[in-house]
Amino acid sequence: MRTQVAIIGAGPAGLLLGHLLRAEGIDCVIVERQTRSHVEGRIRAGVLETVTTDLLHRLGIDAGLNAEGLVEDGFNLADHDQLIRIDIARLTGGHVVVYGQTEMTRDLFAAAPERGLEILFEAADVRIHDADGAGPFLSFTREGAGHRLDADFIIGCDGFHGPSRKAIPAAALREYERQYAFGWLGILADVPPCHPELIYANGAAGFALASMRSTTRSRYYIQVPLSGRLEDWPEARLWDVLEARFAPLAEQGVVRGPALEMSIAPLRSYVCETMRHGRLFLAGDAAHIVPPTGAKGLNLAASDVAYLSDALIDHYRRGDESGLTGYQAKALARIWKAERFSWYLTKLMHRFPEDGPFEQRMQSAELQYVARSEAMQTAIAENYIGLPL
Ligand code: RFL
Ligand code: PHB
Repeated sequence: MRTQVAIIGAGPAGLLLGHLLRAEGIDCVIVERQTRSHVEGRIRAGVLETVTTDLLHRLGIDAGLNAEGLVEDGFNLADHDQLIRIDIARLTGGHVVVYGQTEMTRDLFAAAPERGLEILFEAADVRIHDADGAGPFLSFTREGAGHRLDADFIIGCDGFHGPSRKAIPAAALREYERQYAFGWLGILADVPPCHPELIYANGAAGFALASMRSTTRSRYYIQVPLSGRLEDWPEARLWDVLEARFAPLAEQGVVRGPALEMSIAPLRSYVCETMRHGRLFLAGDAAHIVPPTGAKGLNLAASDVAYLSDALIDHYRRGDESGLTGYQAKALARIWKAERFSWYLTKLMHRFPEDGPFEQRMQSAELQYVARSEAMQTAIAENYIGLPL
């Protein structure tokens, strides 16, 4: 098999990139390790920046987004029982849209056949060959047979644990990492949200987030130690914590319902600055991870592939290589700012095991400053809606 652009991974980065290239008549094939239903079943991000919704509108894959997306003009931070509203519409003129990664992925899959975007699911043992040579190719096994896919370029959209980054020689990798000693325990349930806008809360028991997917579906998270296990959290125990935390803050009460999904995700900050190695490019979680505080992960994946698709289109249309040469520097400029914001909001809102009463006072003092300072609120709002491309 031969194609122009071989993409590894059918997450948001790979799917968006595939559609952006197909819209310009560029051939590409996506090779995905999992089944379609597995990818569609993953519950992850929920807040889309305009950078991301613009791509969906540009592609015309926006019927679901237009019908079900909730435009959010503000969100809230909470210092113990005090709600601090960040009026993003007034402070920036912008907004974010609540629309799940799950729903977005479903829409991108559904539009693939009619747009000639080929996705090869259940491809095992995907390997990258000759990434820094003139003839790169992928090998993989599928339905019991070995395959070879030759391409002009290979794009690693295979998430943090995929093979792409590992194909870059260690000596060429420039990596930066910060791990956190806690994770987020999430629950999804078909119950109305407790508040019309998101609440990121810092309190005596640590961090909690009240989010949503629609006016009838809620998503909540609480901070748990890394050693925390799902078995420790019968649903009733989690609802007790959420009710105690959000009852004093929310407009409506916390409504309980059976969990559609519960999972624990560790928090990590990570950047691999080496986003290009010869004809191999990395995009999305393959190159960087942010803690979910601030909802930047999916939106960074979207901006990476916006840059990369423009660069590949310039290469094929006009023989212009400047976009490909400049991709890494352009993407990293936005990535590091999102890393900073996610790290800042994580530091501001969580209990760190190494911190004591002094650091808790520092968090409260900063939140009280945010509550009074329009300059601070504007800085937070600007970052929350997403810095421009
Ligand atoms: P993804 O979504 O991880 O997709 C990568 C795809 O590559 C496939 N793959 C392979 N395919 C072929 N061969 C291999 N060897 C492969 N190895 C992996 C995988 O099956 C998968 O389909 O990366 P992408 O496209 O870069 O998108 C990034 C976003 O998914 C990610 O940034 C966000 O979901 C991060 N994230 C969140 N971000 C937010 O903005 N808000 C959130 O609330 C939020 N919650 C989360 C999250 C990430 C989580 N992870 C990674 C565990 C919650 C979780 C649990
Ligand atoms: C979510 O709804 O899953 C969500 C929202 C905001 C975040 C992280 C996750 O910062």
